[in-house]
Amino acid sequence: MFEYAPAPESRDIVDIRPSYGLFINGEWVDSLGDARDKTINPASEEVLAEFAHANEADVDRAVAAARKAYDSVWGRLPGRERAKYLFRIARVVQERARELAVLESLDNGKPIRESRDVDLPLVAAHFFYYAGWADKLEHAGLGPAPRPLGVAAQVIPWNFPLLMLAWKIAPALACGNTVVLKPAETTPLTALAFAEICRQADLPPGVVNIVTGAGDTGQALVNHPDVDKVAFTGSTEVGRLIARSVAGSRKRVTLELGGKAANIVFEDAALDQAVEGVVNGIFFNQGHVCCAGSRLLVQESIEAELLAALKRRLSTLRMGDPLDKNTDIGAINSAAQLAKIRELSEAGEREGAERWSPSCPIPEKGFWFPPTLFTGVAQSHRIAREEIFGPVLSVLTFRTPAEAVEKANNTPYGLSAGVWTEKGSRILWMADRLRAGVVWANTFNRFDPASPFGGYKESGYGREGGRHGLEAYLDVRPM
Ligand code: TAP
Repeated sequence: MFEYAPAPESRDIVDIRPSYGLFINGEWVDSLGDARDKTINPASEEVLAEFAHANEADVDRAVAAARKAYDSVWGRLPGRERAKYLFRIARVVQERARELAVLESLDNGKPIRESRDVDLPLVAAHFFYYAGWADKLEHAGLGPAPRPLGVAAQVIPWNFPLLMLAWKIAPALACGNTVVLKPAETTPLTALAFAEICRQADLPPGVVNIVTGAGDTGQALVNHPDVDKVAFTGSTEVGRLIARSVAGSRKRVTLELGGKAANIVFEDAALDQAVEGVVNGIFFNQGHVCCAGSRLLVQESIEAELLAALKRRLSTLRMGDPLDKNTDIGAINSAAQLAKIRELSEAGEREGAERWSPSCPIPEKGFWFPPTLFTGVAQSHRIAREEIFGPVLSVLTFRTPAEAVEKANNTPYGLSAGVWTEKGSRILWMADRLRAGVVWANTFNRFDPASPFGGYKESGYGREGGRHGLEAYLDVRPM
């Protein structure tokens, strides 16, 4: 049974300004245009703040500031000096972790337990990790004299706002690039707080610039002629547009796009552990995760047992106020995303799959979707093929390992997969055949700054994280 918990007082620890400008050249400036956007709390629909909607002229100013900072300071600074700034940023993030976690949960809708225990520690870890590389780039195995690329245009989505920022900014700065970053329209607040952190860390002006706005702002940024590198995380659809628009230019591009991961449970798996992994795989962050295990492939012989255990476990999850520490499932990030999840779920029913959710009171205000299972799913169903990006699990079955591989790979995506079995040899056999950038064994959604992450096929190209993540921000030609 779900309970909706009332909002506690923790939002008092954040200081949200009513209105934000753009962060360009180390200063808060007004947009040159008049357009403004609002960001709301998806759990209550209350307006949190208003912010500038940057236009082409604003983007131009931001890129010019990044270029100047690159040419005059950052691109020339020894790696050990850059490292000091990154270590400082990491420490400030740690010091302000509580406040940033609350801000993230307010703006995004994710449970505070996740923003506090997953997002924020990983944000700090990314800055610490790449700070460590800044003075060792020639030992990264990328050639004797790697050089930065210049100005990086970075566009990120709303599902892990500050963590995606860290994935982009930490390696870019460690390698000596300067940055103009555009956060998603529905979650700008932690990126704007990060601008303040750059000031606290005394980062030279122009090294990091934050331009808020919507898709047109992102487009102006990636199309800007003075950008050397484009790093994008978001939908495959927008990724395609970006790839087309930079084709033939000198810009280097990395794209982290969508996914439709299979979580594959064999009959010999430790069942309780697998149930936890499947729940974490799809319901973590309301399923707003590019590598979410949105397809459960279960071996036919244990289907009934696994489903019964899964339903029992789902009935214990609490959906409600993201700021309540007991909440497991928070709010859906936006009305548009909720509409998309509803539409695909209705298509699942229409196409003949059976829908199940635990009984669950839905708060009147805000955007909510209960954890949902679909059984009797065929590979041709839209819920088995399309990314839902919500708390919806499609259950399919298989008999043999070969069939599991075939079904798991039967998707245009190739970001991640999970394998649950006690047999080590089977893990290796499966990992060798699954067309996925990450294969987790007896775990899921586990991240580490030292591990490269990225996709095959329509999930994008390039890797973020680890030593491989440096390559995206370096020119590796010998001098
Ligand atoms: P998108 O609609 O693609 O938006 C991503 C970012 O691109 C946002 O900042 C968006 O701005 C901006 N944007 C929109 N149109 C643009 C254009 N024409 N040119 C340049 N930028 C543009 O995705 P989303 O809805 O935010 O995020 C969900 C998707 O991201 C899912 O498909 C998910 O799988 C994928 N994702 C992938 C990963 C990895 S690591 N592979 C991680 C997280 C998310 P506005 O939001 O302001 O419109």
